[in-house]
Amino acid sequence: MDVRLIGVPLQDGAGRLGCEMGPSALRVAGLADALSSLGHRVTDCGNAAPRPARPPVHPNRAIHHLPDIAGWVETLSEIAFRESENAMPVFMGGDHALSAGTVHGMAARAAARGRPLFVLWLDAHTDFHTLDTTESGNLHGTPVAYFTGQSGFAGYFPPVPHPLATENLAMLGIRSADPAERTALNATAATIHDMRAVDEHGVGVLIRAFLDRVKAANGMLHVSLDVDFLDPSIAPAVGTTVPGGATFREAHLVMEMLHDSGLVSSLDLVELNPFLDERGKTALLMVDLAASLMGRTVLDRPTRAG
Ligand code: Z70
Ligand code: MN
Ligand code: MN
Ligand code: MN
Repeated sequence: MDVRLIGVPLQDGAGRLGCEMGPSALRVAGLADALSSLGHRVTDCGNAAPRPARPPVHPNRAIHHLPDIAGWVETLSEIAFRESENAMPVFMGGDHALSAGTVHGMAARAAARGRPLFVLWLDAHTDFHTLDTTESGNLHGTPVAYFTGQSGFAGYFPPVPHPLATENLAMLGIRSADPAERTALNATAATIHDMRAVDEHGVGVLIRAFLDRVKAANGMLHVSLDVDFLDPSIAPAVGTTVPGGATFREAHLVMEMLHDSGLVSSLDLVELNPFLDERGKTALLMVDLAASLMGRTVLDRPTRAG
């Protein structure tokens, strides 16, 4: 497969600095080599840069960096559309606000192919705030509301001609949702598997049911992997650690099943904050997970000294 790596040094959507270094850390951790050793043709396209945008000032004064994020959304949508024509784009974040753009662009790609888009959101958080409901003002808490076409973004972010149907959205690993997000999500058809569901059923059962639906619909699948999907004990390099996350084994199983499905058309690796890492262990784990999603099995995973 042709794989395009796109660096997204975006940190303005998160509440603390450091995600800007995410693309560099993923490169240093060997993402390109890990994927090319599996037989893929990998091109590192370098880092994207946002286009300047000047949306009006929003009445919610809590919001941080609205013009910067709006510029990123527009650029990233174009890049996702372009790089997915004949290849699989892999976005090296950067905070989760970037997915507002990548999913927007993949929705245009799916529409151009006449196929439905599905999104698998692997995260501790639902990121379903609108510009009106966010209290932290950190826009990495808003991408899912945006790309599913919830109201309140018009005039601030680019228009959404192809909103993701919420019945095509599945979230896994959820263990933190603000009240406004919960209320809004409960009114949608999205599939929300919180950690209780993971504990009760196991990730394998949950993911298989979703993949069966994607396959039956001849869908394209975008996967968005937030570092905080993982338990902080194995993935400390994230600004918003939430206890009780996915284990090493659960996360790898998800990736292996995604690979076996052959359905994944694009991937976000987001929220890695290298400033908070311990000797690169989170960056290395994210690379391992990406490699599992791209076909590495336990028989060819290299042994790594602690
Ligand atoms: C909270 C907020 C969030 C990611 C934290 C947290 C949002 N709901 N998203 N980390 N990826 O501030 O809106
Ligand atoms: Mn700031
Ligand atoms: Mn997130
Ligand atoms: Mn999160």
